[in-house]
Amino acid sequence: MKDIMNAPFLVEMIRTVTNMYAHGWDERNGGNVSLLLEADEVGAYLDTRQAIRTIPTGFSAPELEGKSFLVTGTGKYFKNVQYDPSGNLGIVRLTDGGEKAELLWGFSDGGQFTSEFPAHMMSHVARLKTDPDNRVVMHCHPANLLAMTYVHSLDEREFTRTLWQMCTECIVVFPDGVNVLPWMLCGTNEIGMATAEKMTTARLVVWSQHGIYGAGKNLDETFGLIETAEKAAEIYMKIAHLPRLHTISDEAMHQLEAHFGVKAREGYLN
Ligand code: 2HA
Ligand code: ZN
Repeated sequence: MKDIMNAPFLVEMIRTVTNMYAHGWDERNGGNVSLLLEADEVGAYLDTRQAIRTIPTGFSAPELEGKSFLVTGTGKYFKNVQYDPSGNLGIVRLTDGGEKAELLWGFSDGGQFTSEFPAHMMSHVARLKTDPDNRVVMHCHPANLLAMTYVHSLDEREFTRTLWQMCTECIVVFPDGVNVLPWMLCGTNEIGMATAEKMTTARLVVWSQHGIYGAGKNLDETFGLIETAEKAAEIYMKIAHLPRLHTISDEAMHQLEAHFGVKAREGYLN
């Protein structure tokens, strides 16, 4: 059995959450990340016949039966993950139609997965239907995206168009745009189902006055997706109160579509 501390998926997770903390996206215990693991990836590092303990999930997700996830722990601080990976992270395998999670590694102080586990698992189900290569769901609290939800319309087309107008590459990085949920109580199955529903049409879902969810094929790509949207929101918050003399026109957006071979969300460009 290989040493799990050298597993690329674990090393990459530690680096990613450390970087998220460094970006100021994850104050205190803010944020959570889940990464879908392949069965043989897990089997190379862990004896998967034996569960350490079984944790009820409080929801059902038959689509994820037997699937394993590396996930951040509830109440844990991203800044501490690099110093104590097995205390702050865990690997769980879903059983009983997703109603139970078998702990295979981690949460060594008796802890469990993030309070946003329903939103993560339901989002994985939704994204896998659209993109079978999706592996990551990431949640954090980037200041400028959050700030935008206080002063900008929450209409998804308007919110997306504003972000696309803030940096040339935005439409290339997230041509599917950004979906937006109104303020809702976090940590519940309800916000989980609402997030998953929004994830069917976009890889970014804003939780108004709270944060953002991103989904992608790997940790790097998902981090980059949120990073790009947050950069755009930062520029918006720098200029929103100033007279706007210039912008990226819809005509320019169409040029970007053609040049980079992307298709903007239907109906979002004039
Ligand atoms: O506590 O970010 O949404 C972690 C969170 C909850
Ligand atoms: Zn949060």
